Amino acid sequence: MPDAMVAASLSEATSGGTTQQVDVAVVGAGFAGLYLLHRLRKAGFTTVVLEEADDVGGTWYWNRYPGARCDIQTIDYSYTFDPELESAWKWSEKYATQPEILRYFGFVADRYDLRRDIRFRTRITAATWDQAAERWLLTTNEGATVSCRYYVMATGCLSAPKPPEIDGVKDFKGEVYFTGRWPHEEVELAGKRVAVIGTGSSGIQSIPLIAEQAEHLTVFQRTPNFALPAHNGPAPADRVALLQGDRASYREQARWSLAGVPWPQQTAVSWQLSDAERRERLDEAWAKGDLVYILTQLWADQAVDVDGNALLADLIREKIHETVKDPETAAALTPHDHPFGAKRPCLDTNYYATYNRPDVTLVNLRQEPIKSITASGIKTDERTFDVDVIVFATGFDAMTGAIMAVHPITGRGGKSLSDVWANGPQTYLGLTVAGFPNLFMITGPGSPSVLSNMAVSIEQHVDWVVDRLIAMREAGFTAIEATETAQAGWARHMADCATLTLHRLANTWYTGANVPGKALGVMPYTGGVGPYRSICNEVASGGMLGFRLTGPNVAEQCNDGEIVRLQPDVRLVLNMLADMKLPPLESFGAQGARDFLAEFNAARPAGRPVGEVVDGTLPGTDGPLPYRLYRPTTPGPHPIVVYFHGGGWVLGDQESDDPFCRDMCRRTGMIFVSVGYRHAPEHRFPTAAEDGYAATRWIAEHAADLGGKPGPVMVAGWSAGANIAAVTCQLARDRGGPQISGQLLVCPVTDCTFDRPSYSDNATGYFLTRSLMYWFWDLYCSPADRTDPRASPLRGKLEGLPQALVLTCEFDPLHDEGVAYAEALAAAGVPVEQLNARGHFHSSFTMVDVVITTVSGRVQMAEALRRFAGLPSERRQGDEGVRPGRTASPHEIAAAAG
Ligand code: NA7
Repeated sequence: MPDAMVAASLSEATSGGTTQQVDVAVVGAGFAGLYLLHRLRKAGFTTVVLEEADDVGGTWYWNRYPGARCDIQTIDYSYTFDPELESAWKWSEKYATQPEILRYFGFVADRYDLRRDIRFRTRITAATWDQAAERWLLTTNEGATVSCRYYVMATGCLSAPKPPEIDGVKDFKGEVYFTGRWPHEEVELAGKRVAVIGTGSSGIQSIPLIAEQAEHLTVFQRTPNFALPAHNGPAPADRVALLQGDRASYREQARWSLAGVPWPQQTAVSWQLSDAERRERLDEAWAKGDLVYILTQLWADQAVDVDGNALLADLIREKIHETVKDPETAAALTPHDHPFGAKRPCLDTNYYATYNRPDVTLVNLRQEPIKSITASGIKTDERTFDVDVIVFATGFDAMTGAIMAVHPITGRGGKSLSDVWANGPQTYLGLTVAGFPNLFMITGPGSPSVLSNMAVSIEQHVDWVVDRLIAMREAGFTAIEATETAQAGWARHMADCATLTLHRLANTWYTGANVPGKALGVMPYTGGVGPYRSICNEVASGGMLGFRLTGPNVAEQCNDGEIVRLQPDVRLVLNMLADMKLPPLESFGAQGARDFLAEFNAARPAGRPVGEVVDGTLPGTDGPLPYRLYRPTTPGPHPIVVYFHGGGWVLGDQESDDPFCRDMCRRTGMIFVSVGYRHAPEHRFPTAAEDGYAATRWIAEHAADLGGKPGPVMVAGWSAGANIAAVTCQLARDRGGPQISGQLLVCPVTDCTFDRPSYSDNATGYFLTRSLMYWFWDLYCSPADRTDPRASPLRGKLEGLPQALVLTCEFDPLHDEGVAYAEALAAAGVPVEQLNARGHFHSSFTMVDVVITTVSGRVQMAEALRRFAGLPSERRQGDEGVRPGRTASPHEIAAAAG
């Protein structure tokens, strides 16, 4: 609609009141709002920022409680868009105080002359999308309305304080303060009895300072948090040197890192380190006083594995007990209900030591919950505490609160955002919402936001949004809206990412669990800052994938689809492989490919410990075959699984699927014997198949000697190994044994037909390519032999075979022949379960500690093997708490954390 018509329709809509016409209206003059204004202005968009406070600063304007500081080092928690700004401002401390941060925002606002476009003391009371005009109409508390083409919420994630949800607050006759709305004037606490309710970051930062002033401080703690010493002071020389040595590269590394601070990816896993080494690492981290360091740099599995996390959490618990003198108080302060890092850990200055003061009391609300607040103080189930002051450090309605609860937002067709988000926030990229055209959120739910250095995420979001607006203007588009498909895909990807972390195992404000009645689900994007950035870039370079763009004089553009269909860890692996720009594996020749695989495997994380690993040989048909036996830690005898490695009958050996065999041995409590069958092209068909059968027969006959249970064995295999396992079952049935009680076939080769759709859909790009499969077949088997059931078990007789679990991966050329085998087994009356792993590629299941999202599949494999062996189900807690593709229910979160 031309602007003159817009103006006319708007003046009607606002009944003659003043309406400010702008291209973009931004809510909030904090970190995000200021940078937005600067960039939008430079790009030539008329912009107004609407801010409820009377000055800039956002969260740092409101959170003025004693001890308020950032807990990302200030050299990282800064704008980076202008190198001159960086040299013009010098932080005085490693973690700046709130007044200094506020001064910084004032400095930025002055330097870029931002205040003239900020309307302070202005609260928006409603925002409504006018479809005909393709504009948002904003009403405000101070009369003047705003009409804007684009509406951007820069409202922050933690700006809507949560009501205390305790009866009787209004009855209290003393002073009441909220950390998130601390008064501007000095609060006098000297000589007063003070209560602090809440021990999140705000409580933990303020408690030591309040204790110094108050006559007596009583802390009411519902859930203890992990807190680490900040060791504040000057910025650490090594970090400053790193930054100053090459500022541009330092900032760029931060932008592509996982958390927005340039620390390297940790590679050592907890089980590779001795107790002393782990302790040494913790002591080093403790001395550093850096939240991101301790959250990421101790060992690679600390944030993704329950056991790896527990080792770290135990060491931190020891530190708490070392500092707090009274054992009962120390115990109450020690968290046990969540993995370290699943709830936001805090940085503190003297927090734990404060409880050694005689004038500080800790009340454990888990033992004596608050009943009510009375005129004179706080009443628990057991006691009454008379106080003069109550400080509520009870947190925020995080992530959605500031966007949704502050004012009604009405989108296309009269849709209300509160209704659309009633069951939890739905967004595309955390930046946009289907049904709400031209609305953007900076660090909205679904963006890395609070799990990252906010400074880095904010700059990335702002740049992405403003660059899109510029591109739209150039192309003549006036409206942009996310599609439902893209949004649903993002929700799936978010859930997939969440299964990689331990956030799902804690009741926190990340999941909405701190607000009674709020829908539960991990709200921030847990996939990391760098991956998120690359996804956003791909959306733009992919023709604005998942967005509908319209304009008065241009054809509508909608490149619909899901931006990430791969599991997040698969995406990382495939991107890494793509970056290596390897020539096709088959071009190396058989020996070259074997050498490459050996090198590739040497770089993977060490396999997890099992009871015992024994290398041996067994007699094959033409001489000895090597094997590797994995024995569980539990007392034997154990059921035996004969395992065949993958590698297209050409590559690999009895050790090449080592992490997978270890994992399955641990999960099943069974002996795994991985067989080194002979390979093509030196030994062509049917050598591998016959070796597999002979080895299974020998292992079954010598089960007791190997420490296994005599009786039937099971077979398992991956890829060509699964082909051998399937063939072994057919041969065992036809040749009078051995007895096999079940077969586990992971991405099996079952047929020599290459015209099933998965062969072309997944022909390239997923590591195992169609041409690599052709090469494997050519080396293994002449065309005349390929229809032999010993090469293509799908062509054999399937009746009377052992029960099976067939696992297929979505992005695998072999997907369809795996499904075909499962269907054929079922048709032949064989009990069979078939699982398709969404978003996975051919190698997903054997890359155990790299592709972690296969964990629920591996749990199901272990369950199937136990079933085959006639054993009861035995699920491990934690790693299968949430299946990929959905978020946890409150019950699951509580159960898994408990
Ligand atoms: P948090 O981290 O949400 O902490 C709030 C604290 O208040 C937490 O200990 C809560 O216990 C406690 N709380 C909340 N409601 C109650 C009631 N009704 N009774 C007793 N205790 C209660 O907020 P913060 O302001 O400290 O920090 C927010 C973020 O700001 C922080 O993570 C940094 O990113 C900066 P609970 O754990 O819910 O049992």
